[in-house]
Amino acid sequence: MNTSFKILFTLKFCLFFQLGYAQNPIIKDFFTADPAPIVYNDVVYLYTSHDTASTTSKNYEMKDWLVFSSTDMVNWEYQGAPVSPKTFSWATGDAYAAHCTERDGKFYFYVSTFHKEDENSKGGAAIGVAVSDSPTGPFVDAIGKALVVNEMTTDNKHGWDDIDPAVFIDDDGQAYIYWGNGSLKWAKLKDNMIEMDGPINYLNPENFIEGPWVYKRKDLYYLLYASKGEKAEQIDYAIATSPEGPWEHKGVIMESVPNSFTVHPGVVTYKGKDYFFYHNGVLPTGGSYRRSICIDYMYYNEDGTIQKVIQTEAGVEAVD
Ligand code: FUB
Repeated sequence: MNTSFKILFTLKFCLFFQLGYAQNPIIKDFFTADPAPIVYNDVVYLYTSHDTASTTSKNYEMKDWLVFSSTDMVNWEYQGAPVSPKTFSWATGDAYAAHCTERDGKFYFYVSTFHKEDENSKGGAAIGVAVSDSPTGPFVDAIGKALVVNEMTTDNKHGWDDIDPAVFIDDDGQAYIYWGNGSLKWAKLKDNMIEMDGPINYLNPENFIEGPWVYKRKDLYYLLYASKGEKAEQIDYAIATSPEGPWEHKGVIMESVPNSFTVHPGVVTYKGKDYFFYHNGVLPTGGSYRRSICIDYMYYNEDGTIQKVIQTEAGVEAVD
């Protein structure tokens, strides 16, 4: 073997070794952000935003939402782009963070996008709901109008404060929707999942920016969210003994991520392990508007507090 061949062989071997073992980011064929994983019938469905901005763009370009599925947390199968702002006749503009949840065999896909100027709104960010009989669609607008329009929330003056919906269904069947940028809003949902059941409530969790994610583990409720870090967003969390709070702030669980100003949490327990989903900007040509979803393990202490999530290139191992 001559010297240059040996060098080439070694480089190729190193690349193979790296690609073979570096799971993060988990999706390499698209730029994906705002992970929203659910487990249904022993399959993990991962709903994502989809960044399509050019390398020079200084803003988001997000035309649709994507779905991937996995049964081992390592191999992710692309299931299509079943929802876009075009699904909603009232919507225009970008496809910001979304969240899908199942109830009684139907899948409700809550989106943040932007509203046309019409009789229902003067524009700005709005939340809609699409519905399907399958986790991978096809989805149709479940209401025919937005669930939340900018005019319904009055605590913040900026037009994009009604983004990032996250839905949680408690053990007693009561569903809640949480959302917001600049402040956290929440409301009860009726059993039909497409109407609010009561007023909109406002909260200001410590350092809250956006991206709430709510779930229950044992007897505790967890609220994770993107918070103000020194230079970029990080993830804070709070706990409560009720989904209506009061929430006790417990601190930062994940530091800012490389090469992206935003970060966004998603959590599932699958086959006995706890997983933390987030995005960063580390794929080649990536950045704040060309992000990529990663997964790392999550660990709880005996008292229910969450240990700091360590961001790794290796990611997680396949589970049976
Ligand atoms: O992806 C667009 C916006 O960036 C999301 O709605 C926020 O959570 C942030 O990740």
